[in-house]
Amino acid sequence: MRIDKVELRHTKMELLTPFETSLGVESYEEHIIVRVDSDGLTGWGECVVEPTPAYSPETVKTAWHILSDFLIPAVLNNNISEAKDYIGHISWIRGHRMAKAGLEAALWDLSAKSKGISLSKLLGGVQQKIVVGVSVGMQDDVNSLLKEISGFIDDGYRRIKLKISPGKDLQYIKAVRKEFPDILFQVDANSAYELKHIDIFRQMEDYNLLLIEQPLGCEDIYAHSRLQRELKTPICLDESIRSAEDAKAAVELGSCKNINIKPGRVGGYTESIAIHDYCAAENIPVWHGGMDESGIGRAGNIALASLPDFILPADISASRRYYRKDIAEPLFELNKDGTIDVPVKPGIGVEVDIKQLDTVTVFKDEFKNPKRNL
Ligand code: OSB
Ligand code: MG
Repeated sequence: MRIDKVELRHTKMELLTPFETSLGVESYEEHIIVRVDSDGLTGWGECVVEPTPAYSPETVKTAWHILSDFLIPAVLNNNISEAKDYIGHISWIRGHRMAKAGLEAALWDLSAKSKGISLSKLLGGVQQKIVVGVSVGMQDDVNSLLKEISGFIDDGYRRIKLKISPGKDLQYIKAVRKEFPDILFQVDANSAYELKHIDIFRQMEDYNLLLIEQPLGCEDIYAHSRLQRELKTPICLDESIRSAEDAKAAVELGSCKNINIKPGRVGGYTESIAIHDYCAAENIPVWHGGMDESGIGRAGNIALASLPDFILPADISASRRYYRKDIAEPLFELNKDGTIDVPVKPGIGVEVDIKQLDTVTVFKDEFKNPKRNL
């Protein structure tokens, strides 16, 4: 597979409703859409960086730099016959996992298309539909939160994840559990707490939470092991797990009982599969997280989430939960049983709406293979 051309687009898409977490409020998602062309086929990937280094140390600008100066040249100057070959050429580059994952995703899509099979199949997926949930931002008061959640339950979601931070936790958790006694319910702190808040977590044990996601430091594994020892409710790590090595450290130290896998955070599908396989062998259920992707990234997430150890409901909601108009078709719809179908067409299985992509593109650039006559 000789890559003829790589195109990067900085996109900006308005969220249907602002999304508030302990890290701040977001009204727009700015990501980088990666397009690779080879012998008449096109692969697409989404690099899930954000404009600010709040969730991850990477930003749109750092990813653009690493992609254009290091990752894309590695792809244009080498023969990449499988998406897997890419890793060998870029493993010398430290960090910058979201940048790496965005280009890797486009190469996997291309690989699957060149074989005429779905990305799910190429990655080793076995599930035809995946159980999903919805991630709900913090609201100004309990009543607005209950109203918002009740709308999602009416839509068919069977699992609710609520963002929390100190001062916006127990009161909200208690109200949600009272109103919806049977719903699968979990919380995500995005690292807003410290071990000194342990009493708050002890009180959370009364509300039958499926899990508590990333309560402590964003790079911490040790303090989480101390907290998990004191709690029955499973801790799930998101930010702290950047690689299969991190997953092993966390599992062996007892820092968590399950793991949120996001390909962007860990450097791509190859590393995600390594974490998945390790967790499957250790009986640690994993679930697929989300970064408010467009239909391009969402399609890739769904393909990955079809692997067998993705047991807990995913942060992969229907397209219309996020954007008024998406950049890929068909839209992902929620089935009545709270699932989303895994695409079966070749590659990511959705078509990119180039006109709409142009509308949301802030800036684009392309990189041609000097050895190919285009
Ligand atoms: O912590 O899981 C998170 C979105 C952006 C950054 C971090 C997170 C999230 C979400 C949204 O929770 C999940 C989704 O895409 O639905
Ligand atoms: Mg999270």
